[in-house]
Amino acid sequence: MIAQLPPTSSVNPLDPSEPLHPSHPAHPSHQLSPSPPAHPVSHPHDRIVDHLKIDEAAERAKLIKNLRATPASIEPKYFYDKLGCALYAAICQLDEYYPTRTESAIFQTYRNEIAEAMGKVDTFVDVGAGDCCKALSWLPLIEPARYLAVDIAGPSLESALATMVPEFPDTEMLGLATDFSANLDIPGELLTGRVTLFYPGSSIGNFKPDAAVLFLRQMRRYATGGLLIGVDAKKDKATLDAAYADSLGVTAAFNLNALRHINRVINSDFDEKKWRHVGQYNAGLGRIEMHLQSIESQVVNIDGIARTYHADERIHSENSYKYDEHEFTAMLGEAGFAEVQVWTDHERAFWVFYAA
Ligand code: AVI
Repeated sequence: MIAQLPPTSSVNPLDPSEPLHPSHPAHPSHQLSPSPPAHPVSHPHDRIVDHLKIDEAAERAKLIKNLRATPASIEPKYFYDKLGCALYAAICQLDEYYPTRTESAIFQTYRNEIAEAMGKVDTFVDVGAGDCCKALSWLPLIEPARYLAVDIAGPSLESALATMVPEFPDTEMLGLATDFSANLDIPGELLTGRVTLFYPGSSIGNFKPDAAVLFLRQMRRYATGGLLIGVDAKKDKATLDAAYADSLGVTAAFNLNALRHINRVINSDFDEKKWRHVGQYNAGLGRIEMHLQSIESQVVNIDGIARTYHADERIHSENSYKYDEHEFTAMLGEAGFAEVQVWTDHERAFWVFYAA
């Protein structure tokens, strides 16, 4: 079933609720030491279960290896230091970056219908919750017994949940700090009754298709209710290119800022002034590719070893896959979701799927 926004519906006001930390953020300040197994919590100070097990040395070694390789690459998680999170929030407000406001408009228009499709929700799991804003508009309608916000950034979860607790006295508010991009591992004690997962923002597009199916399968394991997920649609190259190379240069700053972040994570001396942002749609692969392109031939010290980047050489920093409705429906099927409903806007620019 496809529902579309009526052609008359104008684009909704910009949604300030994009999570600060999408699927791959990892600021060093969020990298906490391994913790003991999770346990159910009731005391407000124990609201966050810490499941972060980040091997910082291994992460650094991987980053160095990828930067020295040809072709060079970085993982998108290096976008999301404090400034990168702010830049991402700014991207979500750009005229050219349509996904956030389009998803928000679909949610607003079809909220009751989507809630009806979801049925009873005992635990609402917000995957990549960030500041939890996107879930806020769902909670009064679905009234779950428990809201579980999952994100790598424990401190953001803590402050977001603390604000939400008085607003939703009948919902137990819990947070799980974990790097779910590697593996979604939710302790059973944190889930009660019928479980519905929420993964908005088209963050699934930042996984390669095979990895996306694996991640959907991981979510399927927990979704005794279903999965509500936002997915960006394939569309004309001009619209996509503009969304990832905006005229104000915010996306360029977001991409280049990763180099500054990397300099703090490892011993390197990238100079962002010697790089330029590239963000363009590769129609053959159905994905936006972001790269950092060397403006001139240059030598960069990467952990004590000189790496020459020749003029125009690129560091691949992100993929953002776009899917047709049937492609993503097939992926949901592969992941074990048998029943799929979809809502879209009148331009079919973005999909909201509910899969069970
Ligand atoms: C987080 N993610 C869904 C964004 C996207 O559109 O792929 C990240 C982004 N990169 C550049 N602009 C936005």
